[in-house]
Amino acid sequence: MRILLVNVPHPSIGSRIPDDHLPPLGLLAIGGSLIDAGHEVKLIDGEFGPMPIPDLVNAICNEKPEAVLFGHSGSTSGHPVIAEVARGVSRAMPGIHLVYGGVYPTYHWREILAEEPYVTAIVRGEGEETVRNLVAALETGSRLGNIPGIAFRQDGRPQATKPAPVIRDLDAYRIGWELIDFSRYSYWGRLRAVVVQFSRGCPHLCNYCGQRGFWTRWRHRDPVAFAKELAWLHRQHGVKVVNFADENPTVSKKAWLTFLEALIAENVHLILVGSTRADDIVRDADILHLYKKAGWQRFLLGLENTDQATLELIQKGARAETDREAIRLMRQHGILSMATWVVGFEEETDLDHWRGMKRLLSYDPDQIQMLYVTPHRWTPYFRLARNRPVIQTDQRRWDYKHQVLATRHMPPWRVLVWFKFTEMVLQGRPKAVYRTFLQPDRGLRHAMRWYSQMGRRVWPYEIRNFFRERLTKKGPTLEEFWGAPQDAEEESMSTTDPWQARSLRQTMPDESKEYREDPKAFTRRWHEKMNALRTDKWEVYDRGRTMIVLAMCAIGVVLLFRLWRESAFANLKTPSRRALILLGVATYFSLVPPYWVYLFR
Ligand code: B12
Ligand code: SF4
Repeated sequence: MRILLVNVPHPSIGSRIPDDHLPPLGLLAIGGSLIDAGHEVKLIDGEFGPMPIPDLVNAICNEKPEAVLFGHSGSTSGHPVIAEVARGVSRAMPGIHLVYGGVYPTYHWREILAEEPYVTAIVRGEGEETVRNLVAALETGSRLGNIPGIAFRQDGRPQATKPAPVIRDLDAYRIGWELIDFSRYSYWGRLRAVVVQFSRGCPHLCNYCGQRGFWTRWRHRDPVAFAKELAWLHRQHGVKVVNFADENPTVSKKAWLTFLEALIAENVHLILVGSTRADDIVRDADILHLYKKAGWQRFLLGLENTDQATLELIQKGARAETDREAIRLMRQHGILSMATWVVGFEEETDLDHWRGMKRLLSYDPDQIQMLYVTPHRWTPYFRLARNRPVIQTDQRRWDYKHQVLATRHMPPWRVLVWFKFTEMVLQGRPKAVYRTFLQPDRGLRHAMRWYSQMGRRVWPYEIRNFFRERLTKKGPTLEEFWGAPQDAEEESMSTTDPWQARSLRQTMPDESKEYREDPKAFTRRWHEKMNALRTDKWEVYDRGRTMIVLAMCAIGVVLLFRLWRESAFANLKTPSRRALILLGVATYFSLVPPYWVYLFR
């Protein structure tokens, strides 16, 4: 079959701000499997440009595929773009097979199949084996109901088959590297780069995590074969940077050590970056020099929060002391630490932000990545947050970099001020500036400079977007917005024989009794409710007040300039005094307007 894989352009800062793009590993993974099954496969990557949607639709049609396959790593926020492109393709090529896979459709298959009649089928869980079976069935016209791990429409009703079994031997499939031109892909400041995956899943139980249940069980590839593949990518394709997609690659110390030693033996100079847990770093204190020798340059540590009560709420299973120690050990071994820091928990107050920032400072990470709480329907945390009001009803913004839920004690603008202030303090403190510009290690200096360059672009972009975009004051609750909690379906695949696994319908949560009785009516009612809520009748948060504040700022600027020109500051005309005034004005305009907004409320 002639198959076209499509990576759609994503509107998020992760895709739009850097000049770099990474290969879409998920699509390459299913591409490799399909090529080996004898299909003719091509990839269109719409992230370059980015391609405008009509151009992308034309490019897809020009390839005259028999099936178009969509998937995106930024899956929740990427969905509306996929829906738009798929709709365009279905109009231009009626009857074409449109297949969709990835994390978001794995769980939201009911709504997608009900709302998007052009989608032929959805692959639930990891795709390599299931997509082969599905494409074979589409080719021969055989029954889809016999294929585990898919959802499709039967007699007009969305229907899921039994969950597919997890792939036990990850080395049984290969990545379709031949689908990409390596010279187009880069990361870490224009260095040729790829995304790879040593392991899938995570044995920990953080209740907000949207990934652990998707992969269902932690498994890893053969460490030696994996190291050989990285060396091959370097020698054959000039790859310099390897970004690990793993949730948690270091779970097994034995397997990890074997991988590090095998890669060191290959003697290739690669820069490795990825995520792991702070407790694994502390556990591996005795082999961290091997991490460094193998090429590790940065680990992202999901600290999420420094407040022990919050860590317990989200069942992170982490301790503040361990996090701090991991950062210290990494610095000692010349590995950068990036701490992710999540804000937007319901009861947060100014004091919590202040304390959190101070503790974050005491951890002293090299880089921080600030995120907003963004619950996924299939996680247990969703159930805890189900009654929180949604303030962002545009799904494209559910990308962790936009506030989506209201907090009880703070309006969104104040959460934003703390968010930006914390970033500014952490990245702008003398130590961080020293590490960015005067770091003795050239490689780390490059990494720090690249990251701070990104930060300088992201910082104003996010503030601008906050004022441009609509936040709603009386939004629906989280449950009204997405539907009932779906945590009973968190594990997307089966670890037993698929035919013995409980059927999906049995695992539906109680709230969805209605769904069991009449899925079509349930989905229709749910969407009617959603659409009623989604109208633009809500107040736009602070818009009017913001306009007043901005007008007052503008008047302030004009007055200051007039004073300046009339030599009112004559005695302050030395360069250092002028700098002082400018600094004062800048501080004034960055701090005072939000305060005014607060007074106006
Ligand atoms: C690498 C990465 C990136 C790269 C993207 C590189 C790229 N070109 O894809 C960069 C740094 C650009 C990035 C950006 C963003 N990312 Co990111 N990213 C990841 C990361 C670390 C790995 C993704 C990956 O490659 N996984 C491995 C592949 C093999 O898995 P997969 O894509 O799911 O594919 C499998 C199945 O899903 C299925 N499948 C997938 N697609 C399809 C299609 C079909 C047709 C079929 C049949 C099957 C199928 O089969 C595949 C093989 O089994 C994950 C975290 C993680 N640990 O997964 C976060 C993650 C995907 N990112 C996330 C987010 C939020 C973002 C951003 C929105 C952040 C932002 N605000 O800017 C942007 C979105 C832009 C984008 N391009 O994705 C979230 C998504 C959450 C969600 N469920 O929506 C994740 C899960 C992080 C997290 N812990 O929450 N990201
Ligand atoms: S440690 Fe990370 S990947 Fe594992 S469950 Fe927690 S958040 Fe998810």
